[in-house]
Amino acid sequence: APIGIFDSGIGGLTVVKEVRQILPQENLIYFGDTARAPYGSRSPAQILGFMHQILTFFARQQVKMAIFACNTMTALGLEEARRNYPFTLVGMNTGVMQALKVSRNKQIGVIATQATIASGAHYRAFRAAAPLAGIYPQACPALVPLIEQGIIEGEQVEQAVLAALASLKAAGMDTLILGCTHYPFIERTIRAVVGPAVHMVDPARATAVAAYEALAAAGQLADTALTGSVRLCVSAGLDRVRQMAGLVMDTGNVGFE
Ligand code: DGN
Repeated sequence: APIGIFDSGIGGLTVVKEVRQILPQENLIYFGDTARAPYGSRSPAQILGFMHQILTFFARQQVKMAIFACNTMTALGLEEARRNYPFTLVGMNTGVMQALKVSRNKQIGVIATQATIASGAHYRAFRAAAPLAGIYPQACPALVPLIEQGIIEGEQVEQAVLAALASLKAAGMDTLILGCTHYPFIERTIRAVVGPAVHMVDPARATAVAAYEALAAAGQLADTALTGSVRLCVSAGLDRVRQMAGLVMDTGNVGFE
């Protein structure tokens, strides 16, 4: 049975890349809701509705697991989804543990969508794990729309990143969590803005590892002698998605629809 991976748009491709590395034997179906992205500034009720539509699609594909390649839907809908679907669900890792491990001064920034920041998910995880850490959550509503349009470099992105990170830089953070799966697409610009000394945490890898562990625990890993297939499905803009996918992974044997 395949594994479903989903996001509001193309951001989750950065998670697909990690899952392919850790689980190369698995068949993957990606769904990116590019027709309705970005979700970040929509209401929680709307986002939950979209999530149920996507998970219903995966249920029809008889997936054994669905991976939320979206922090926004993880924060808002993972618990509700767990009560409603028969397959294993893996949410985006918050990156909090990894951030605490690499940070020296425990001043940690989090950038994410408005909905993710408003959910308080990162804030609560930090308070539970390290009550004394200084944490700086920052919603960045301008970033996902740019990335969805394929604008991942240049003046506009730089200005948006600078504006988003000004207060975090001023706070003296030494670690920054990329709390939205779109952001690795603009990692170079973020790096240029924060400087070489700040640790950047991309939770995609930890998420892929969690998927591996859940499959192993359930005895559901595909035979490692197999080579998995990848199907990328989007609700709009297939050509642009093909191009963007090429930036983060080898698309030689990837099917698009
Ligand atoms: N990629 C999504 C996330 O990780 O939160 C955000 C997408 C969006 O629509 N804002």
